[in-house]
This record gives sequence, C-alpha cells and structure tokens, in this order.
Amino acid sequence: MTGITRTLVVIPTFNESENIIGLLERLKREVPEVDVLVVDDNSPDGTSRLVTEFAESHAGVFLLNREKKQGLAFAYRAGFNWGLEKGYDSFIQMDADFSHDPEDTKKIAAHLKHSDVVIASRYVPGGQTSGWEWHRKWISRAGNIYARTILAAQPKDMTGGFNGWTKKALEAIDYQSVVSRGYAYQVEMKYRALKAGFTPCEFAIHFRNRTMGKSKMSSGIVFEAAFRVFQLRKPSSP
Ligand SMILES: Nc1nc2c(ncn2[C@@H]2O[C@H](COP(=O)(O)OP(=O)(O)OP(=O)(O)O)[C@@H](O)[C@H]2O)c(=O)[nH]1
Ligand SMILES: [Mg+2]
Repeated sequence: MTGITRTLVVIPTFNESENIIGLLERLKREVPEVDVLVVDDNSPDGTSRLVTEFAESHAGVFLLNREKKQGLAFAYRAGFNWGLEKGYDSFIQMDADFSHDPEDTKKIAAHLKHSDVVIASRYVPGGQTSGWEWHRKWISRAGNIYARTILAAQPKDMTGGFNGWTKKALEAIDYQSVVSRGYAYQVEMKYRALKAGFTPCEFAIHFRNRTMGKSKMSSGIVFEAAFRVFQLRKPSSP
C-alpha cells in the first residue's frame, strides 16, 4: 500500500477552449474525490478565463497560468511543483482533449493506492485506440516498439500520456531534471521509474482521437522522441 490521501489531476492546456469546461464538468461529477489543476500557457483562445470562471463556482479546481507556450514537459513540471507545495501526495497526468476518458481517472486513482507508478495503457490486452488514421496508429505503435526495444523496457505503453505517480515516485526519479520534451517526455519519465526500481501497474484503456480543438503533434516531436530515446539508453544519462 502506498498510503496516499490526496490526488491532483494535472491537465496541460493550449487552446482547449472547446474541450476544457466539458472535461472539468465530467471530472467533478464522476471523480469528485480528486482535485484538478489546469496548467495553461496563456492560450490565445481564452482557455484560462474559462477555467477561472469555472473554478469560482467549483471547489477543488485550480488554474496555473503561465506567460507563454513552453511545451508539455514544462507544464507538467510546474504542475507537479505546484501540487507538491500544496501537499498533494499523488498525481495523474491527463490530456484536455477527451482522448483520455475521465472514468479511467477514477481507476488510476484507485491503482495509486497500491502502486507508485500507474500506466493507463492502449497496448495491453483489452486496450484500444480509435479515431486515428492509419499513419498515426503506425507512428504510435512503431514508437512504442522502438522505445521498448532500445530501452529493454517491459511496459507496453511507454509513450502514452495518461499516467499516475505518487510523490514518492516523482521524487525518486528526480522529475525536475527530465530533459525530454514532446513524446519523449513520457518515455523518459517511465524509463527513470524503471531504473529506480518501480514496477508500474498497467491497465487497459480505450484512447479516442480528439474531436474538437487542434492537435499539437508535429513531425519535430516524433523526431525528437526517436533521437532522445536513443540517448536515454546511454549509461551516462540519469
Ligand atoms: N500548457 C501546455 N499544454 C500543451 C502544450 N502543448 C500541448 N498541450 C496540451 O497537452 C495535451 C496533449 O496535447 P495534444 O495536442 O492533444 O497532443 P497529442 O495528444 O500529442 O496529439 P493528438 O493525439 O493529435 O491530439 C493537450 O491537453 C494540449 O492542450 C503546451 O505547449 N503547453
Ligand atoms: Mg491529444
């Protein structure tokens, strides 16, 4: 047992005004026991204003507004820092675009009671991905096989962004010093956990492509991931 008592869902956002309020409503309704922090990079579409208004009438919803777009990894780092300062002892990473089902957040929270690292996984039996064109499916599948092979990593979903962490795990992996950005960020976090001796609990989810708002995925992110994963395996890296 991990002994956790307070869980914070950290949601990075950039131009998610079409999704964020619907997501917050569902989280408050379906998982009222967890608090939520939205980390917005000053989205021009007014995402942060919507969150501020929502937070005024809903307890346990918070906004961390950052000056400019700095990418997912910095948003998570700032979110974890914020939560640790406020006394949260466990965290859930989640996208704002409904690719991650709010109901599964409840499952991650439950698994965090017995496991320090939890992976909501598309690639264990029962898991699935829908709404992606064949080339996105291929990139994701191939990226996972690549990362697992190069790093000799057991978990099936190394690149997914729907994960749970206890404070103990975040501190053990020195999350502040993670160097990867984009997809490689998720890989590096998990690889560090494996090297620190954690055995992640991985359970199946259904991942759905976003239907509203724009993807921030780019070919640059994919190349960075491929290069960074290769670097991670070097004995000199942390
Ligand atoms: N704060 C912050 N959030 C970001 C940034 N880039 C992306 N996000 C958020 O991170 C989450 C994942 O981004 P997506 O655009 O869905 O990227 P993706 O999931 O890799 O791509 P798709 O699968 O095509 O949707 C979403 O909630 C985004 O709004 C950023 O620079 N700063
Ligand atoms: Mg997405």
